Amino acid sequence: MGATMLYDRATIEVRAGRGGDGCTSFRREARVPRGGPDGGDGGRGGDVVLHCDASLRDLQAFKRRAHFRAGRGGHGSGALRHGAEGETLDVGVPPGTVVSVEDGTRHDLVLPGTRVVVARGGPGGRGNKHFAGPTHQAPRFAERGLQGDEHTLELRLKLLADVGLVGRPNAGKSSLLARVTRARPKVAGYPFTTLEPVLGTAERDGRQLILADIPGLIEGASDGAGLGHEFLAHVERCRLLVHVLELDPLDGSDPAANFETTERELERYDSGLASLPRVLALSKADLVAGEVAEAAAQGWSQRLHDGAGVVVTSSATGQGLDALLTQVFSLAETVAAQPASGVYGHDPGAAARAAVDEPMAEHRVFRPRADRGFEITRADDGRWVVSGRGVERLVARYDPDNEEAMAFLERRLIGIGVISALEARGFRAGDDVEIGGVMFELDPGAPV
Ligand SMILES: Nc1nc2c(ncn2[C@@H]2O[C@H](COP(=O)(O)OP(=O)(O)OP(=O)(O)O)[C@@H](O)[C@H]2O)c(=O)[nH]1
Ligand SMILES: [Mg+2]
Repeated sequence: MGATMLYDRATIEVRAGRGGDGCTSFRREARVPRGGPDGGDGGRGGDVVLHCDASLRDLQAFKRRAHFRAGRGGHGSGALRHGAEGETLDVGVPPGTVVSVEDGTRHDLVLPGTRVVVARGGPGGRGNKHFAGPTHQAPRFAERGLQGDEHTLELRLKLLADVGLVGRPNAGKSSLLARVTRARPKVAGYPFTTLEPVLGTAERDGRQLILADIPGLIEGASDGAGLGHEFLAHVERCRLLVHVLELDPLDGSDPAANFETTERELERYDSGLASLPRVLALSKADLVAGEVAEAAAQGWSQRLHDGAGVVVTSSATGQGLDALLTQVFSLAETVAAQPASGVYGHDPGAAARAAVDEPMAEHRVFRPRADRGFEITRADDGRWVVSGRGVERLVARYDPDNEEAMAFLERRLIGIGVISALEARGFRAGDDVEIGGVMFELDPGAPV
């Protein structure tokens, strides 16, 4: 793998398909001049689905294409023929994509194969057959299909690296990545050389680990100082960290204080990060005397008595890099062998399971509140305006130019209490009422 520029953010618009219209039709039979209603239902509009696709690496494709529309449902037709369902639009995203919907809903697409419906197709309209009853044997109207959901989605890619390289700016993280993988991150003698995470793959005995080099962390990184904050999210899912620490900082700062700063930022960002197992890579050993480096390594080993490995390294001479990889690979193995219990705040399975369970829960929470209930306001010209997703969608189902449909709709509005609520507010027969952009002259007293 070469140096990877990562497109780690994208905004897309998704629109599910509109439902097909129901049909108004009557049976034709040789001997019967006018048969019963036989208009079929419209098909449901197609959903927009995101799925986690292991062959994708970044969000680059979304720079070129940001609008996604699923197919519309077919219209119903005579002889009770139902319209076809709209085609589902399947959009692939790379593993590690976090999707935020504007209403606050979040989906985590971690495991390849995970699917999430992000916009539901509109329901199809019912054909006139449904409106036939003892008193209404020949209904000359059908329902229209409704619009599908439309959403703006923020996509963010959190890297799925196994090992995160963390440390202060200039510590030598990118140099290390360049030495142990084929990635070619930019290396330079000033802080914040790395502006975006870079991934590289380290190989050993046929096994591979993905290392992520992230921008340096400074004091306050977890609150957004410097660049680190943005990128701490990327190492959240690593199995282990390599803390890169300059043995003898070129800027004259104190290694022990530097160590504390980085560790504190990890802790403050998320305690799960702080408890990841790690290796301490003391860097730039070629700049200090051998005994000094050894003494420092011993000092750190004693301090980190929890068994964190300490390795003296130099990306200039290659010293210690092999030992570092040995430690990293063996540590990665012990972490992988742990049951996926979330001990390290890292259980991708849990995220995937949550993503799968979420759609159900979300509809229980959001839909009823949004659909029930309506609000009545009075415009300056005396017109009554009734608003609310449920009533607006009800009105959208019927053709305002069809008197029978309007009479049916009026009965439905009475049934759900819109008319009595209007009357309680002072509405009188003959007043104009507007719902979802349609004007009505309601006359609740008149026989329907
Ligand atoms: N002598 C010596 N210099 C090194 C070594 N490793 C890195 N450097 C130098 O230290 C400076 C910073 O190295 P980088 O690898 O860019 O450091 P970084 O941690 O990625 O820095 P940021 O991306 O800014 O966070 C560069 O000038 C490197 O050439 C080393 O082992 N020996
Ligand atoms: Mg760097």
